[in-house]
Amino acid sequence: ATVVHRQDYAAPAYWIRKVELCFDLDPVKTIVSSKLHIERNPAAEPQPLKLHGEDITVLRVMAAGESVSFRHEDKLLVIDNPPAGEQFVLEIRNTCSPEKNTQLSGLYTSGGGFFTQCEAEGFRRITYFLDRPDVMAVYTVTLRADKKKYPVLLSNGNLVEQGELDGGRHFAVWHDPFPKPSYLFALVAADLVCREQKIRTRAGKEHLLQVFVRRGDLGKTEHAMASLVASVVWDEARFGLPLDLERFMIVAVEDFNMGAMENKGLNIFNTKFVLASPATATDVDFAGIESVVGHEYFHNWTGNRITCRDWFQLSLKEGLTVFRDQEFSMDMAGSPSARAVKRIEDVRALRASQFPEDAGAMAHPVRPDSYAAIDNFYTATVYEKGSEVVRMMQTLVGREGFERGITLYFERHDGQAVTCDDFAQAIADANPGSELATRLETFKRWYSQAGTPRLKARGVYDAEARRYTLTLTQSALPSPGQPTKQPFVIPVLAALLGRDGRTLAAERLLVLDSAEQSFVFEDVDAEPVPSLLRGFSAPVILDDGLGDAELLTLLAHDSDAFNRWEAGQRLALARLLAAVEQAAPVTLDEAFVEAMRTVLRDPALDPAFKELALTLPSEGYVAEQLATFDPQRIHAVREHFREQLASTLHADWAEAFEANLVHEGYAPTPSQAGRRALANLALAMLCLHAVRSGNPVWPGRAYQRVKDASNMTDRIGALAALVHSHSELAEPALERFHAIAGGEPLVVDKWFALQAQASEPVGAGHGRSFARAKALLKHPDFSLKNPNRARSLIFQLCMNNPAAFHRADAAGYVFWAERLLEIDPINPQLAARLARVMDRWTALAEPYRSAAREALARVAAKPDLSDDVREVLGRALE
Ligand code: BAL
Ligand code: ZN
Repeated sequence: ATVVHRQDYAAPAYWIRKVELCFDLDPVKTIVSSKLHIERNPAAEPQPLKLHGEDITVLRVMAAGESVSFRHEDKLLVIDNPPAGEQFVLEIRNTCSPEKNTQLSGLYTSGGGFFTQCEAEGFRRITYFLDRPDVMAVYTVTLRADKKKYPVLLSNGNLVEQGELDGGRHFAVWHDPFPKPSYLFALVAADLVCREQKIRTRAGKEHLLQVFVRRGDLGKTEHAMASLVASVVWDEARFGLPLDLERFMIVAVEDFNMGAMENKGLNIFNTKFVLASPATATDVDFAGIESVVGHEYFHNWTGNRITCRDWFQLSLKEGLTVFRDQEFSMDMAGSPSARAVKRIEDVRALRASQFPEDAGAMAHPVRPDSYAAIDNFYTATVYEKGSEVVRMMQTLVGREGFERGITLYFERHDGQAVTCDDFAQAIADANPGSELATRLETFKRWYSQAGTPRLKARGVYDAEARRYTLTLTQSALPSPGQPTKQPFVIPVLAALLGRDGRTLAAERLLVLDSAEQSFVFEDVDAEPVPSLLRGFSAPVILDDGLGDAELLTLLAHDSDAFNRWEAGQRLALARLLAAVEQAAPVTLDEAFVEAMRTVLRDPALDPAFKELALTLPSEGYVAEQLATFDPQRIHAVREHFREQLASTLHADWAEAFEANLVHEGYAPTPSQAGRRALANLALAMLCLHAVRSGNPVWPGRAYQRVKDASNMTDRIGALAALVHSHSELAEPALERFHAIAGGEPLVVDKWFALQAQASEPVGAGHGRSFARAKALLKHPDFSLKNPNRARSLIFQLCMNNPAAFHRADAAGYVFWAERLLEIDPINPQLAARLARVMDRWTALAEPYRSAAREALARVAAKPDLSDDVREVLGRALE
């Protein structure tokens, strides 16, 4: 495959200003007629016109009304002699086969309808085009299809005409007044119904919001619509960005590679992020819908109105839009404590996916330098770390300064395709003299250098001078292609606490922009405990050298909820790491157990916070702390700790369970969700203890809850408690759950996912969870072709169940290799995601490391792999 380099960017030799598209939709053979209004770029050398095209068949090409000769070169259609003159019209007719398109990129069928996905390079699988984001055109689209099978015909923008055709067919014409890159094109033709709502923006204009779903799903669209309304209101209130279209549509589709897609005015969503009812969706699902609906809507400005010049700039829109959706969810959460919970969840997700990425074979900067398959770079680094980079900018210029920066960004670049540099420049220029503007070039290393920086902090207290001097040093490990790193700009929000918990120095912003710097705090009454990196003010790994006593102080008293949680996690992590080092089982010390008990009992703490604080760091996070890790050892240690917390806090868990039962009607609010989360954790601990001690009471209650729960959060929480504790009631409960699911796809996905994640027994019965997951491949409900289903079983096992996956007999790796080779010919994007399971194989202990290498090499030796998979395996084996 060809590797594309960021440095090679050149503006296109031709622009396409206007596109008229006409589709005669047919699953076997769809005919696409396009009329492209092309303009030469006077700044470019005269050269042939090269249009992208993939898996499509050309029927005819006409230029300026006459047929013109063309040739194929790789995946390009080349016109060596386009008409002379500055502008001309090119007419192309081609075919594509939507029902054969199992890649789900381009135009494809799902559940008997037609849907598209064009980002990043799907449009070229529909018709020949300059399929690059800096070519922006105004689209008019005509759809023609059988009326009975496809009563709803949608595309971007506004509906301008519709009517009947001969032979039971009908048509619709859509016009999108905003110039857009081809990746934002979309069409839908299907048998759908919709929920509608009108909304008035501040300017007094009325807009129509619609959520389209399959018949029977309409009752599950209320939350998506409410989230959309909230998104429109929020973007206008927080950033002054109004809805710019008469009509804004969301369409749900069952087969979809991503979560959702921000096509102009016609967002297409994975059903997972649209459909929800209390009976089918968990609190986490409800929150996910709010955040993804927000994310796609916010793209309308950050991504669509201003788009990316080239795909290396992907974080320009993704990092910024994740930042915006995180802020939206925080504002929606409301209370300071609910905001903090959201921040903790976001950081936990960053550490679970982005930190390992930054330390593994696929490590790349937020703005990558090269790619073979751009689809491989829709990563946690581009999205989540990209968001942290934007957040640091906001921290450096302040919230109001940041809003000024966004305003300037739109004044300068609305309607353009720009770069990450343009964004950072606008934020800095709107804030002259700010902490960002004065060191912008250094700050931008966050875009160009990969790897998670390490921040070391050591303080010295001078009692006589009442002065505390904090020295910060930073370092960064090499990453692929980047052996050495230059210092980053690291904003460190810091406060000082007394050992008794009182505040000795209020929060202030320290900005580290060199390898080492010292910061002085005057008038400090006593030797302080530093609370650093509050709210996780930078995506770094902090070593502050604090011991148990100091961490216990922070856990008990820090006014920053994030650091309070972090202190508890670090107490747990230190114990987990120490135990992993030892061969014999470790008994948890009383100080730690008491601290956990205090949190659990504290009436002033939110249940949601308690649930986060009482959940031990994940096995993956523990593994990340170690140069070489043994997944089985980590699992055994963590399970042993969980059992100890289950038994020593037994009475407290029982009390927490009862106290947090929600008796009022279901609402997916942070406050109810927090109570359910804590009750479910308590139930899991109670079942764990009960199964170990042979007491049937709690498993019995959990089983009852699987049967009778009034909502999915409680039902699946109870089921998980039985499955992970290996209760005898797990099997009947699973059967029951499957029966209650009644074939509802998103619920069946949960059923597969839970079994794929089932905790692998330590000792007797080891291997049972792996065997169960493997057997599920043959279940009649299983399919590799539906990405949600494939992810729920295969990805959950390989990515989220380390002890079941990493086996001494390598059976997990054989399973991985077989599935990868099965999926790749169907859907390379999905296969490449699965390939990434092995990102961190070099850090595995033996015998896993050798076995993983062998599996990787065996797959890499296959001749017909997709470019997507080949790129991931190539990097892993480098
Ligand atoms: N642009 C791809 C899907 C998303 O990030 O919204
Ligand atoms: Zn996005």
